[in-house]
Amino acid sequence: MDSKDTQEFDAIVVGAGIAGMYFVYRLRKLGFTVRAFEAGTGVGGTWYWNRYPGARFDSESYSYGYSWSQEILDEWEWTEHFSPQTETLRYLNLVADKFDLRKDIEFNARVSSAVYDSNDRSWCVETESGSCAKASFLLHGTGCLSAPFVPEFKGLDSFKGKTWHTSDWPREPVDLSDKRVGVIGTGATGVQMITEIAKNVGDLTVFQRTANYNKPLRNSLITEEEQRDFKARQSEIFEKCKQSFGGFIYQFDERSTFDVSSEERQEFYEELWKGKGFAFWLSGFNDVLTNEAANEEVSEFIRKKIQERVDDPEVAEMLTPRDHPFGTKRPPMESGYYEAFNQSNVHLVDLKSTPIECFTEKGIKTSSSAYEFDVVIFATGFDGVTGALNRIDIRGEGGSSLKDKWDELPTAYLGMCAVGFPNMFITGGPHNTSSFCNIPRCLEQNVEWITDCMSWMREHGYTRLEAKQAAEDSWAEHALESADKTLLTNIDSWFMGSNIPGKKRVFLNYVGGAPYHRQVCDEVAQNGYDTFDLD
Ligand code: NA7
Repeated sequence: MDSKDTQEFDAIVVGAGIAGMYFVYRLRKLGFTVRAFEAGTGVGGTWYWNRYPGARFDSESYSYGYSWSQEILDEWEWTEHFSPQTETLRYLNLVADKFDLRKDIEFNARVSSAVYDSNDRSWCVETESGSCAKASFLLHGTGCLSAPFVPEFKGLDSFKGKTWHTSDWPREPVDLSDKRVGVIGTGATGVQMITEIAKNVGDLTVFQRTANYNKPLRNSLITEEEQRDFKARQSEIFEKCKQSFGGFIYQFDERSTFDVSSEERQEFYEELWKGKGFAFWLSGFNDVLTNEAANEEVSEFIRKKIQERVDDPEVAEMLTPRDHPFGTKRPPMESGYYEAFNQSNVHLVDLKSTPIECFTEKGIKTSSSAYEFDVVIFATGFDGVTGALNRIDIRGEGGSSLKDKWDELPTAYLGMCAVGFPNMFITGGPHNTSSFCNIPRCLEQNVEWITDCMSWMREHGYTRLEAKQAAEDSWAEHALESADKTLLTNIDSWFMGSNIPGKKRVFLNYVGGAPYHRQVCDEVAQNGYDTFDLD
């Protein structure tokens, strides 16, 4: 695109990941002109950026792909129950090829600003590379975990070794077999990566601030028989996801913990523990995330499982979570994580008792020791939900800034529309179910609802839509009330925004359940979008 020209489209999409790609496909099908801007050099979003060793999703593969193309469903075969990043990226590239999506996507184009012009009811979008475009609608497919976070450690610049964040893993091959490596962070990403790099590393030191309840993933290759079964039951599987709280193949058990005897409960936990993926978290007793005593029993069950696997009792204790209830932070899935700490070249540093004081030229200094490294990897997570959009200068009606609005209270009606920002839709925004979901399942719902709304506006001759303040307020109230009924708001995590220094501490996700969110969205559409101001 000529950087001096401002091209005009019906819609501009920010990001070409799972949501952005589907936006392009669907808008085109509905007869809208569209341009997507993508910061990377290829499609895939999360799966384009997160190339660290061990990266894979924790959703069952056959529940993860797009549901809207029978052709792709017939053609594509996942090889593992939980697909690695390389396979998922291959899958997304196949989708892009099949539907020729790239012709409407500009790559290497990180959006820097988006300004609403109330005179001609359009959004003007600029990229860091100098591109400029205008459209009636601005659609964000920026992902809820795409703004990497690296803490501002004192002295970081003085470190002479290499550093990188997990989402910025070098493209050239990395050989750590003779390197002294430090890893900071033991969330879902750190757990996957540490397990993998421990297999071939010179010496590895893991800096852990909070021990997690890591559950065995129990991944395996998909057999031919399983493949046939998944294909035969594909629509049934998607329907099951649709009915479930978080878009997974799991439903919480109908029983509450103390409805059953202690013996039966232990048997139930053992059975769930043998299950794959999130089975233990999302098909347990229905009060595990709301009742402290119920949760403590499950937490204790996991603590014992952890301790059985670590040889050194002191290390085992350090790896045992005791400061938060199970499931209130997103539980990482692991495949040999604990055994890595039985290796003589893998060490664990507890940052709660010996915090990092600073980086030095040679490595890291904690309150008790100095460590020397060739490489330090930050598995320190993301500025979740609001981070990606807050890094773009988004100006709505009257020049108001989205970041300023969200600094006060990060919210969006139905998780998709922010008052003051007409004709702008967000996927994975605050209080949107997709940030607490088997992501493609909820993103599909978001994209379909948004593009249906745009079609409806076109049909009815409307050129401006903005959520009513009362609607946004009551959705925020409902989202925060749903969260307050759980144990999730008592602890610090990216769900609460409290992993980022200075960020407002408030629940960002939506835990009212994907089916309820969808039901409300559908009702709003059926009622002619009467919770919006339309013109
Ligand atoms: P997470 O889950 O936010 O984990 C980040 C990790 O980094 C976690 O262990 C943090 O400890 C640690 N961290 C963050 N800041 C610091 C500082 N300043 N010092 C030491 N340690 C720190 O991010 P992930 O990338 O692992 O996972 C994000 C999501 O991706 C996950 O939920 C899945 O949905 C996929 P803390 O626990 O805060 O004490």
